[in-house]
Amino acid sequence: LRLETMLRRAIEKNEIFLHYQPQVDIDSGRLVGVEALVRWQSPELGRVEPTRFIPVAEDTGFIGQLGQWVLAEACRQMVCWDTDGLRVPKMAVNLSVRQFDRGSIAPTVAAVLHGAGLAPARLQLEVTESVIMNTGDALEYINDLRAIGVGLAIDDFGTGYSSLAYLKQLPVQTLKIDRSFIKDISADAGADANAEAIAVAIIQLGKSLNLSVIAEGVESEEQAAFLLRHGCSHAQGYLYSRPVLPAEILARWGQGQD
Ligand code: G
Ligand code: G
Ligand code: MN
Ligand code: NA
Repeated sequence: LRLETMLRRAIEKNEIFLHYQPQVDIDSGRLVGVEALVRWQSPELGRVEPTRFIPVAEDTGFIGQLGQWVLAEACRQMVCWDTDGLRVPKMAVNLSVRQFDRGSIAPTVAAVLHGAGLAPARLQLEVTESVIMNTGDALEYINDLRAIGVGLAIDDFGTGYSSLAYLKQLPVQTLKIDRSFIKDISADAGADANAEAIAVAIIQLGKSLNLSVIAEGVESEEQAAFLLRHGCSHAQGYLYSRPVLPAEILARWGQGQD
């Protein structure tokens, strides 16, 4: 069977599920949000990486359905945690550039939020710079999303080629510093001065544009301290947690925990 065929059946066969990676306030350790990351555990193929199946979904047009499933599941999970006494402030969900090919997705997003009973402000959609620059009506569709009250973040920021002029007119609230700029920040002499300079520049840019900034791929205390020192207070990465199942989020951050 082709990967595409298997992927299309994977949702109904319950082989697709979500992991969640915590986003934390560096200083206090407080949970400020989670990012939903899709997973596929196939009985025939074993674990299939999203870097393998997302492109297939994008090329075959299945990304619309997959994206909608991810969104609905992530929103459902937020309400579940609420019920369990864990209020996760914000759920971040990745959108593919291909989800902007077939018109505005705002009505779908609004319907999913309504169905789940989740306030729009608690959802943050992550788009890459390619979404902003590559599609004809993307700006309009992004404005539609903002109009229904969801938050917007630019993912992998610094790796694309969006112009700063464009950034200014976008209704985004958050920049996510790509982890390629974080990974070379270190205390030793081998530290990459360029990566550090870029990270600092993105933090400054965020401040000037009144955007919140979160660093991705934070793996060491040195990196966290560097970010805090330069004015970036939120981070995501293995230092805090790998992407994990919902129960693990509840166990670590729920009531009775710290
Ligand atoms: O955990 P990581 O291996 O999860 O993710 C690999 C890549 O797949 C990342 O670029 C991530 O943004 C992307 N990805 C993970 N989940 C989703 C999703 O639900 N939708 C889209 N479009 N991309 C996702
Ligand atoms: O492209 P996006 O930023 O949405 O995808 C996040 C990807 O980064 C996922 O594959 C996730 O598993 C991975 N990731 C998250 N934290 C870390 C980290 O600290 N180090 C590394 N190497 N990868 C990470
Ligand atoms: Mn992301
Ligand atoms: Na990223």
